[in-house]
Amino acid sequence: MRRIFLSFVLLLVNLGLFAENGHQLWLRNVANGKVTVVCSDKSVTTAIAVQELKDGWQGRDGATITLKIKKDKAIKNDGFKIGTSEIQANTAVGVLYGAYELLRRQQTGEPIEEKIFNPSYQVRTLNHWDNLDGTIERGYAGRSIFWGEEKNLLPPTEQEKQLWKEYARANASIGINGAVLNNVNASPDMLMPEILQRVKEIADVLRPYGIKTYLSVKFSSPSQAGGLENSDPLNPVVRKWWNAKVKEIYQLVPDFGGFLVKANSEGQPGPQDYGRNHADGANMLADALKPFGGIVMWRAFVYASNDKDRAKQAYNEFKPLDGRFRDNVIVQVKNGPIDFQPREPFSPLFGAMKKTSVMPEVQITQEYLGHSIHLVYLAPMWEEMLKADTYQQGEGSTVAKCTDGSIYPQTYTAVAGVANVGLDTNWCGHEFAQSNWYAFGRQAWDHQLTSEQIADEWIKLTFGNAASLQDADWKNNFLAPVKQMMLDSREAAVNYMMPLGFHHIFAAEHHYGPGPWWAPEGVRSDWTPPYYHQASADGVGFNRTRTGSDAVKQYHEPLASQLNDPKTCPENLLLWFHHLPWDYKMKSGRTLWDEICVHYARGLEQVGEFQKVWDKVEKYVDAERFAGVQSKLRAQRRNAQVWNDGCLLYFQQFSKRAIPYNLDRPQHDLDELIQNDMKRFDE
Ligand code: BDP
Repeated sequence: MRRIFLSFVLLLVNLGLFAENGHQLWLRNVANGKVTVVCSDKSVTTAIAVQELKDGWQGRDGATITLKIKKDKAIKNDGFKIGTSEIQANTAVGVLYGAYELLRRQQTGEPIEEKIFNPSYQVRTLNHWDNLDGTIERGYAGRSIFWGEEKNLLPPTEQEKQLWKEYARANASIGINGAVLNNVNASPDMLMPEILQRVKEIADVLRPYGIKTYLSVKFSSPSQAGGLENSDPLNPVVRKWWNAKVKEIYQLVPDFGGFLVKANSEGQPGPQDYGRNHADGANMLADALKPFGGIVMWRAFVYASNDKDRAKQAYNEFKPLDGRFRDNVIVQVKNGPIDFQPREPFSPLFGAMKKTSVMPEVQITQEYLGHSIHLVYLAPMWEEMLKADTYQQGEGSTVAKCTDGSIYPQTYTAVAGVANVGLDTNWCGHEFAQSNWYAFGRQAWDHQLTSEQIADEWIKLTFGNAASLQDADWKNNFLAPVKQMMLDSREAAVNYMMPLGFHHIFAAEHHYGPGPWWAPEGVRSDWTPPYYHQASADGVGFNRTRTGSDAVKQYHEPLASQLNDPKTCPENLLLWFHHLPWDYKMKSGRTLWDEICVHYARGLEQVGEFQKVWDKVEKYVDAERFAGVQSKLRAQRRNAQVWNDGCLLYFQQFSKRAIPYNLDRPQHDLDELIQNDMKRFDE
């Protein structure tokens, strides 16, 4: 009966007759057979694994599977081994991951043979930029699932706990094992006993799914929340305060993960306020956490207003401190040297810190990639970073290898993604933004997975069912074109936003639309786009070569020399490293100006193509998700037009050249765009 009912529901869903709101993410598998699960371990975590297997089993009907916690040297950390009738792991959470992997393979049609799966990084965290008042910095999917002014002091409701459980399950299903619950721009109130009580409640819900809880802390908490005279990391009274605070936290959350710290960055307090350095600050917290097994993730996202090239600053400040950090400190480095732009070179700190643990940080929330309006699949961007060669220890020293412990000894290895989760019913605002949460988890688990593999899995899990896998029509006319659209979407965004190495030419504050003109008097120059594009009558681009800021020097040879020469610098990073005349000859034979125009036009055209792809797949998608994506693509197309028009008309004032005759003309006036640049232009 149950199976008939479920098939009926599936039929309705497929016919678009049943409301589908996206809340189920990629976890839609419904058992189509019976399985007997044998498990001698009685932990809550393995109990979840048993239930998941029963509820989602799509293997042979009547099969038996054994879950075993048994040490095996070849299985690392919370890795696992899958066999045809067995899942083995060192830990209960390893067993749970094995169950999710097996179910995923059943559902996506991947082969199931005896194989060990080990994680690339030990710590795989989401960083929530959630504030205690329930707002989310750079959040585009509603308010915080954890916090809200009035809620914070009350015991969590059953509904809240249910949501946290669903959140934990989604994370566990892709191997994420840590959550930093609050904004890096942290409030000192975070450490108040009442708030810590809620942290405990959240941690209790996340724990069975193998997720450790972490907190962002404000460096000045001892003075601001503790009433001390200062927060100097070398002051014994301050150290004592942190030691006591850490103890208090561990009494509530015995498996607490540790702290994330943004210090001396964008106005946040830090050790430098007391003439100390980043290592002094990080080590103080590391010492407090050490007895409990906690870690410090200390961010390298720093820049002062007086330096001539912001791209060089993190390296300049951190490289001299290499080897000065405790072994439970991990320096958390954004993928690029500036700030989560649509395309950046990798941060030169990767591989350069040889005696310090370093972890990559990426941004899942699309602050600089169209918020929850644009369809932009980010896995290709992260793959580009992870597989980039730093040459630090010879060829093949990729960012992935420089951070996963295989080249440098690291006590801890980790990776972080700034979360895109909020209270929106579908969690992420855009159906396809879910794929970025999914992709982050999958790459954090296995940094060698390709964007293509991950997109393939995600589409099957999110839009497919057992029948789809057997259906050639579904594969050819839904899976293939939608996957291609996802794979192209990041480059499309680069094209219509900032091609050829342009960066940070966003409208101020909201960072959604273009604002290459934005430079009001009195604003620090490295917050204004003209600082980054340097457009003038003689050309465009930031000279970071040896004749300019010499940022290239922070890269290892032969990369430094390659980047230094416009002829060998990859064209997709050209204006990041070079200031070139408008008539500079590109590889295509076009002038730089024409090439810029062609890229913007191409981006626009690509979004138009995505609209067509999506229109054609209507019959394969439920009505609600179909319409949601369709209308967002329309907004994306209109916004891409704004980008095209704003950037071309603005730069044309300097290039004094015509837009190539075969390209479409801008539809907006520059004045109109400038006057409205604080609006998001997404209606
Ligand atoms: C920038 C964001 C800002 C964050 C900052 C950070 O605009 O909201 O606080 O990054 O990462 O991109 O600390």
